[in-house]
Amino acid sequence: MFYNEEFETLPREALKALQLKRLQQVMQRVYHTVGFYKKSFDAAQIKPSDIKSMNDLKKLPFITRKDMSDNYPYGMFSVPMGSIVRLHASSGTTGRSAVFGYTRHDIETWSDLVARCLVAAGITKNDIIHNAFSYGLFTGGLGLHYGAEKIDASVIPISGGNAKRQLMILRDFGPTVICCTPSYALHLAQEAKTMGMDLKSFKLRVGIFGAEPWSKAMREEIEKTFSITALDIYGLSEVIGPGIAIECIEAHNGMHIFEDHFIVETINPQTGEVLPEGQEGELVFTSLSREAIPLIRYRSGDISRLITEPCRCGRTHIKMERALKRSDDMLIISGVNIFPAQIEAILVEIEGLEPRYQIIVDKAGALDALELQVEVSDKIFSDSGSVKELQKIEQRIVKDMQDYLGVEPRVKLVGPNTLKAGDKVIDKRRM
Ligand code: DLL
Repeated sequence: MFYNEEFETLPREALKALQLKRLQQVMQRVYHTVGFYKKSFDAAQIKPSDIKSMNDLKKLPFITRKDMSDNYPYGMFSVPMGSIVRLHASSGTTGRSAVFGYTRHDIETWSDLVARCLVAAGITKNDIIHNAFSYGLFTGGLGLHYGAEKIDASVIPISGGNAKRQLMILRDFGPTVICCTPSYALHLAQEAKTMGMDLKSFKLRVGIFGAEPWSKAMREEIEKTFSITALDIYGLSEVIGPGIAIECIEAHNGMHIFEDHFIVETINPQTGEVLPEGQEGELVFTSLSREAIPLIRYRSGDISRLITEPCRCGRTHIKMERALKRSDDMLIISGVNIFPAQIEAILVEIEGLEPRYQIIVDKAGALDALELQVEVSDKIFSDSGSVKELQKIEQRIVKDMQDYLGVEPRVKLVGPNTLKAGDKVIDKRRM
């Protein structure tokens, strides 16, 4: 089943020709509308008219997350605010967050792309979709929602949290599809067990899971517990959100990247050299149809491998393997992307803290748990009667982490020179 058969099955040569045409158009547009691109193309001595073949793409400089935050909030926009109808954002303190704008046309494109994903997952207007991706600045909730409406499916905008309520709705409303992070699905399974509910007796038949890495073993566990087919969906907010790639239900192996809208390259993360298709490396995306913030050669930080073999579903678009590793130190905690530097930025603002800390990530049941061990100054730590002071600092850290980053850590304050120098991050989760 296809949502847009013509484009999803375009012969590869025609697909490449379409990509080149769209790339040339987008190059012209960004060069003349976004100061950042003018500066970076001029510095690389490239004019939009120099792009004559897809081979010329590698002459263009990469865009990194740092470029996004250097241009916070609106420096990367290529249209005036009057044309923007939606803003999403990543978490972080001022200047460490990034803002993603959408024009009306971008929302249409995005909804169409998510609709493609849903149809590729075998979903139709007769399905009821339980959408437990968070609604809000995160692109998962609204992204999936608009796609579901586009195919006229019935969507339950439950968002994240409240596992017991989720289970009651899953039982009573009879949804046939569930969308959420894979770890949240396993959390629901654990809750169901304690509540004595049998998930297999529910009407669910397909699950769409993403926004964080998940292993084959996790997939098997989810499929067995829920008695569903579990499909991987991939995307990143900078490029558009969910809707960049999904596994088709026919092959259930590797995610098709919708190449009429995105160019994907794999690079060596150390040298930036473009690798042959099929070799593991960092994925770099170029958006071809985005109006508000077209990104040219955006380094995703995700390590994967492209699968070039034709797929039995009939889609001609290249596939990517599951993304399990990162080329940088970004942590994904319960679907929320966090950099250690963002945590440090919060800690340095709090008086009485030494700059030494350790971030420990582990599993608490199916969910992710974050612990922060932070050194406090000698004065506060040794002062008698400072227990209150310590509690105050602890509460402030928890609150700021929740407010700015959307995660709630367990905080352990320790005396000066207690933490060993070395790894600032210990990730105990097994993938
Ligand atoms: O996570 C968009 C999304 C929402 C994708 C719902 C799928 C479903 P961001 O918050 O910008 O956007 O996070 C993007 O999450 O660079 C990957 O590191 C990671 N990620 C997303 N999907 C997958 C996946 C959304 N299927 C970052 N497997 C990306 C592994 C994933 N990692």
